[in-house]
Amino acid sequence: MRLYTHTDLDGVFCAVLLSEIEEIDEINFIDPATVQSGKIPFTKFDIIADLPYDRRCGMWFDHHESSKPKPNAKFEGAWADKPSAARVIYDWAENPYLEKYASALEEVDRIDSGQVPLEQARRPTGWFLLSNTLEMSPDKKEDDEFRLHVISLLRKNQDIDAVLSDAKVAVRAAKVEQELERFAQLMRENTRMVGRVAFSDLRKLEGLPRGNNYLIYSLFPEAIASVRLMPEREQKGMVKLSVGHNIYGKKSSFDVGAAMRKLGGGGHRAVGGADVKAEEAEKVAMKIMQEINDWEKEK
Ligand SMILES: [Mn+2]
Repeated sequence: MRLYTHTDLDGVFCAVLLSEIEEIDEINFIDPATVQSGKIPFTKFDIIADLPYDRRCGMWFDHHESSKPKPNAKFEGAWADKPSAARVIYDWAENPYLEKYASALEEVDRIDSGQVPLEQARRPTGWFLLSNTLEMSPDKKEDDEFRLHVISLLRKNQDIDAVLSDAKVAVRAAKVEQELERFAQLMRENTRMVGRVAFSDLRKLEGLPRGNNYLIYSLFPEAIASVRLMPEREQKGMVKLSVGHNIYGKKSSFDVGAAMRKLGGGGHRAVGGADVKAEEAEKVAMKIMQEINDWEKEK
């Protein structure tokens, strides 16, 4: 069978588990949009994991709410409301060969469902550090080779310290730390508080080194939420707006997903985003921050 899986830690871990229980002779790493484009000629010899469904495939495993199948939908594999797609596979397989992955899987669950401790956001270690090494080269082929390397390491050894001390992993891990340092500096320089919301206006930046969405709350712990305007990208004239609750602070009940859908975007209650016209970006950002501040005041 050929496997199509996501590029992140959950996708990689799906590949680890499936390699134990199925005959996998090729692994491809893709993102959800590539599945949805319909351009991949899936066949019944293909397994799709941690990605949207394509009816041509032979087997499918996922956990994303957005691809939840109809109650009577017929397909091989499993969809379940679980913290990771790897967990869906593990529970579906009920295979004693997978038991050695039980504690690693708990880490994958935490990371894929966004439960990253604040100190990890600033100084990643262990599994979160590994997850950060998986998507960092401008050359996708290089990332793909690295992901295959990590899969073979994890199949041999589930001890994260051993995996991180592998030479290839260690090089990337050091780079993650460097880039995060620069990312933190840029976020600090380009963020100001608007009421109780941390507003990062990154439109003028050439680009952004790799970082994570949690780090802002270690820099601005008083923020109840964050709003970010990303550097202008390929899509000319549009700017990406991202909004999130400070998951480490006081729980906010403001529905980010609903607000983003009004702008043509999407998301969940706690986090979401939309592409907005560049000339309106600041106005839209200000309006959403006003809404969040007002919402919290009224309660
Ligand atoms: Mn996932």
